[in-house]
Amino acid sequence: MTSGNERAQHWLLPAAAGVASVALGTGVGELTAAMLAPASSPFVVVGSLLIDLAPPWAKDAAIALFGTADKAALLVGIGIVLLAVAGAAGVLEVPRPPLGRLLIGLLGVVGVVAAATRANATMLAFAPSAVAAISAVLALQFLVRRLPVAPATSPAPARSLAPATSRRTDAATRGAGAGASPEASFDPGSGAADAATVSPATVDRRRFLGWAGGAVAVGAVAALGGYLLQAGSRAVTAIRDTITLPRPTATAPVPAAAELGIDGLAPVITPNAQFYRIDTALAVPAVDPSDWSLRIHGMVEREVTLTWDELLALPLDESVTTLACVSNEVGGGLIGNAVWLGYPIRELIARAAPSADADMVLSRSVDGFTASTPLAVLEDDRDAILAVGMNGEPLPPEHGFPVRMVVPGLYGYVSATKWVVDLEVTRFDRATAYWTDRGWSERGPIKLSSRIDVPRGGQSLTAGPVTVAGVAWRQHVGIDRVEVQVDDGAWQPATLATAISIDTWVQWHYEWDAPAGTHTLRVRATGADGEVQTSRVQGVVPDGATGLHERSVEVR
Ligand SMILES: Nc1nc2c(c(=O)[nH]1)N[C@H]1C(S)=C(S)[C@@H](COP(=O)(O)O)O[C@H]1N2
Ligand SMILES: [Mo]
Repeated sequence: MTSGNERAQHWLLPAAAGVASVALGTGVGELTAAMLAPASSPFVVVGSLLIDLAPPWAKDAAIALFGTADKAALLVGIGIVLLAVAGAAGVLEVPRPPLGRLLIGLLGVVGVVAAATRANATMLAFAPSAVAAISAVLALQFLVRRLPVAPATSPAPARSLAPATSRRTDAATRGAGAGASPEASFDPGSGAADAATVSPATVDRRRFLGWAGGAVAVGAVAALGGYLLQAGSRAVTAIRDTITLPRPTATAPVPAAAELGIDGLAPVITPNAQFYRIDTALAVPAVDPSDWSLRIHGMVEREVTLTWDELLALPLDESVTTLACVSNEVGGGLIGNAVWLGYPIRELIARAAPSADADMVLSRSVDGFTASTPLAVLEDDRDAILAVGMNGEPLPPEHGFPVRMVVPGLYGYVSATKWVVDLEVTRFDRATAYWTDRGWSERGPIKLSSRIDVPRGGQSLTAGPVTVAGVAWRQHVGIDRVEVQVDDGAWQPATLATAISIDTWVQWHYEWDAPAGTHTLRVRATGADGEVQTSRVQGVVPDGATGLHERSVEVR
């Protein structure tokens, strides 16, 4: 009809292609996040990046404008910008391929960078944004190919259609008459169309809108799927938020002198959000405490079951224990120290009365993971506990909510079962566990080790006094001495912070008068039993890495 409508069609349909593609990508991204990296939903990470980047006045303005709805307003704002960029990508893609796809790719890069820079980023943090961008790019390519060819300026030759399509033509005609159908408003020909005939451009356009609508629908279904997948964990998070843990009958004070407070040095107590996470769970198991129970059975005189309420009614103690993963490389970060609240496993085992020839406890989590722990370690006087609290909170879901095991002195894979629901008293020659079935050692005592945290590797320093600092650990034995070696010089004693206990790591520092040049710093620890950390390099398989941690630094 009018040239205005035709001009509108030149960008409206391409813009619709862009919006539909991004809608599909966003939905698929949310589903990917729900499956692989719940903390890395593209919306959430971009929002969180913007919060980090926002100058203080912008934050104040947002809070003044939207109050406690400021976060929702931010997400809506991101959505609006996303739609605008998506529309622009569609409009650009038609005359200048692949500019539109590149623009969407750029959105993906923003998402990946935002995800990778979050404090709680996991190895798969990049995946939701990357998958979202790739699917949107593919969808755009697909939809642009199906855009109707630009209609001729003169009325297109009318074409008679099969009866099956005349129903849609009626609808379009009615819509145009009512002026209510968005489809009709894109449609310069519908007002003139005879009830029985329709132009090929109109058919192409409807077919295109069908594909575009399909893309939006796929996005919506994917997003809904992601939402439903996480419904369980949202419900459990809500329950967790209402829990107040009982006060400990015995507290574990952390001496002030345990924390050196050196910039860049790992804090002596690892905050929950920074605590390493290792498990085989693709989605964090959602366990409602009121459904939780622990069964102790196997080679015992009597089976014991324990519910959440029964566990919380027992006297719970605080203890500080450093957990470490067998996959931690020398100098690596798969280690953390927390204040745990829990009940001694020893007491529960005693209630069950194990038979004299049992030597192992196979713990099992709700998702089927198993760990084999020597029975003797669970029966001696160390703080091997069923933990319900971590650093003053109920266990975070990803750290085993509602109940996990914590055993001082053993790597996590043979002791620290999260979401634990079953303890089977058995024997090492009768049963094996998840990782021991996969080539890891049957026994996993944590090896004596030490790490340099500051200065950072490659950091450039000025000649003069430089603080070298780090942590050292030998759980359930304790650390007697830490020494630092510069290049091939003599080993120099470092100063130890106060140890919280033999079950925790200890901070150390060494004041170095650094001469100019490139230097290698090396650390070694000595256990309270006199064992000196070996320089023999061994990889993490099958029972933990050995060797000395080194840092190369440039002094000017
Ligand atoms: N259910 C379950 N518990 C588990 C694991 C697991 O894969 N599933 N991994 C273990 C390993 S290998 C380690 S190192 C610790 C890590 O505990 P964290 O994630 O709380 O740091 O959990 C242990 N408990
Ligand atoms: Mo581990």
